[in-house]
Amino acid sequence: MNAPEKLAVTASAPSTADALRFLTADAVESAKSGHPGAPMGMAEMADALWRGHLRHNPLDPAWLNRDRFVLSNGHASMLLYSLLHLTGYDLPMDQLKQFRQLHSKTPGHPEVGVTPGVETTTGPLGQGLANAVGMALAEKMLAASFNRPGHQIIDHHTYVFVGDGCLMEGISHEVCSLAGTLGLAKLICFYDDNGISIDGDVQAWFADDTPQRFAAYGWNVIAAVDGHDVAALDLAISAAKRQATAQNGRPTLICCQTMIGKGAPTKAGSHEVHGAPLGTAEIAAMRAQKGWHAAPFEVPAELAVAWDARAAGQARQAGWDRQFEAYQLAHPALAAELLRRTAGSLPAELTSIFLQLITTPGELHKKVATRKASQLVLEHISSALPEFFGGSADLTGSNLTNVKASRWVNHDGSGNYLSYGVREFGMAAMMNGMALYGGFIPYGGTFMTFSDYSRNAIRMAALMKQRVIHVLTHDSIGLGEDGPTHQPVEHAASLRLIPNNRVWRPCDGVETALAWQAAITRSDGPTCLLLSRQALTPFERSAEQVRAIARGGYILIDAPEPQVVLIATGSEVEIAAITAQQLARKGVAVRLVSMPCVEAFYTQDANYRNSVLPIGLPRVSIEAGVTWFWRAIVGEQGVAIGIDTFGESAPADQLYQHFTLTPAQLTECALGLIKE
Ligand SMILES: Cc1ncc(C[n+]2csc(CCOP(=O)(O)OP(=O)(O)O)c2C)c(N)n1
Repeated sequence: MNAPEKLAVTASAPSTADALRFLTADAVESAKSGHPGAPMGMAEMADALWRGHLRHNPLDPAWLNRDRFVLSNGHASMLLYSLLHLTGYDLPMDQLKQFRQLHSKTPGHPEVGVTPGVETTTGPLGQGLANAVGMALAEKMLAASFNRPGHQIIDHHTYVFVGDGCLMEGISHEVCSLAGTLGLAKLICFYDDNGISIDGDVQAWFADDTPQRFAAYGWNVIAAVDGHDVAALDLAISAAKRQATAQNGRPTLICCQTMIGKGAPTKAGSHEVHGAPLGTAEIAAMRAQKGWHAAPFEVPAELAVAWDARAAGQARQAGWDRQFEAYQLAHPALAAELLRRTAGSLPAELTSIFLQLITTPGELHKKVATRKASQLVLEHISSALPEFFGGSADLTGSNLTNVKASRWVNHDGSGNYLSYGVREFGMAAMMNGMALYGGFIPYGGTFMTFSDYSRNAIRMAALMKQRVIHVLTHDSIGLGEDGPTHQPVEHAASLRLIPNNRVWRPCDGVETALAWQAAITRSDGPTCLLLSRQALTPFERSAEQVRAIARGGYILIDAPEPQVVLIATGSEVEIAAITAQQLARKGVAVRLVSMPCVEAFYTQDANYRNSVLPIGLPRVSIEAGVTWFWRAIVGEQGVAIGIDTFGESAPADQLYQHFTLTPAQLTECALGLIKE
């Protein structure tokens, strides 16, 4: 927001930073789309960091102790691709020529898992910054758990580039406030303060005093650095790094005053350069002005050499490998555990721990709320899962996400539980950062209705295939008197719409345990656990039925030659079970299918699905939420019972009557279908 005076555009010899500029300009031009402005404006920032400070090894992007680099302003993707290519990652020039094309390794915005060296998927502004805060927290905590005197095995920085957009987004407040409070001293954030966003000069909509804002969060702020002066940037980074060893070290914000599109002779400094190709004439003029004689997508040999970081990276990692060998000798068990955790593999005994929980009589098998059942599960399994990292957005006592062994995260990096404060979105995006970092399985709680606040981060976890677990309690009108603001109605359906997200809505303690097991053993995406506030009646099950829960939907109550199938989830399974019993007494043969996870059910083969939901048998579904989602499952002939309005404020029992989520209603619908 602190727009600098327009910097003079002067002719100069091509610099290493110019290599980033020309690769960006050429790639955007060739794609006929993209964002040249930010990469060109941040070229010196990237040069100072990547050539001067970043400890990485392009030949091993997965090196455990690498510095993490996050480009939160993901639209500047060509900056990152240029850096990865030039420093020697497996990203050949051909890929830069394929910028933004189908199946290339250079998609429009950086995507983790697609491009070697990309640490997180960015594009939704502000979230990369939140991921970086999560990564810096993960580094601090992993170091505290595994480092030993003389063995600093985990010891690196997390760097993040942000623009005005990231800092305007509310999530930046959530996570930067928390980063300051937690004293994440190895987090170094570069603010690309170019004074421009898409609509133009940001002074009209973003006039905050950013240095003061971050100082108020408890950050170390280095203000007014010339973002085109590599030497000044280098000094600032060195000063920021000293925080890591300072007493009460703080995260650092380096405010870099830059010009968007710097280098473009007529367009630099204008919002026109934000998101459109420069045009051939402008690029030609830039080539002439810079004395850049290389053809498009060619880098002068001396600049290519200056960028190549492979040998240095290999040597750096080899040094660390020797350190790690010494650590392995001195602390073999710790070293093995560190490798297990960061590989994401689970303790071998976890399966038997779950089995024991499910088969041993206890409170889990009594009438308890599923949020309480969830806590019982956590209590039982947490000690076997040191990678478990819990938390809640200020609702611990309601979400029941804590256990007796939960310890608040401390300034020294110890602990296993974070009160994120009232920051649902920040929590979800930080958890993504922790999962991406590795060594942790983060889970965090809030009321289900506030999952809307977290939603884009849940979507990003699904897109990035990250194991993050959302504990969403108070999952329906069953929460009662807090009323419609707090009663989720469309949320279950809406969360199920996110591809690669798994939504479990268990009906009792045993289903809750198996939902947790599914969430933990799932290594390629997030899970939302929808849990009740109110106590739910437990069900008797055969061993076969217990095994079938993991399939997402199974027959809970059956009759020979059923005439109708009732399908229910969570708290409504009990209503359906009462209905089934009443109908049975009237001589009507009813099947009840409990479907705690619709997505898991629909990954089963057709034989299994048809055996549970036979084709042609009338279906009635009941869930305390919107009905349209279920209409696809019950079909044209079926009936979906639910709530298609907002809830009401009243005791839960009255609300179930008011919204006719009752055995009487279910009976009427079922009999109606049988008669047809
Ligand atoms: C959450 C979100 N909202 C909107 C956008 C669309 N968008 C992409 S870049 C941008 C402007 C960002 O401004 P700034 O960070 O200053 O980038 P610069 O103009 O310097 O490239 C917007 C609104 C987005 N990517 N993410």
